[in-house]
Amino acid sequence: MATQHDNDNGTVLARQEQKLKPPPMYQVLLLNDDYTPMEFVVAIIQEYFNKDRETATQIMLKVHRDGKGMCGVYPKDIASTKVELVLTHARKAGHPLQCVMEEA
Ligand code: TYC
Repeated sequence: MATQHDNDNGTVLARQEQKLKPPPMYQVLLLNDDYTPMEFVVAIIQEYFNKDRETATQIMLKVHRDGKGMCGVYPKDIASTKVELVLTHARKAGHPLQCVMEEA
């Protein structure tokens, strides 16, 4: 009969220290350019980052003024998918809008 810490060949196993960290999160950022229409950027932020029109407008204006702005923070695969969807939509519409992700 073995105890909880004792396997059947008599070895006592030290309890493993918990080393699990929460997964890294990634900011998705839009970058400014001189050509993409403001209205298009607002629509992108609403559609892909689930913001209302007012919030989307504020983010767009921040990007326009400061050169970049944060649209949301997500786990890596979701952030990566959003970047790809935004870039695909922008290219199809003929706009040079840039969207990037960076570890939060
Ligand atoms: N600077 C653009 C303009 O004046 C607007 C713009 C805002 C473009 C945000 C890109 O990520 C962007 N039409």
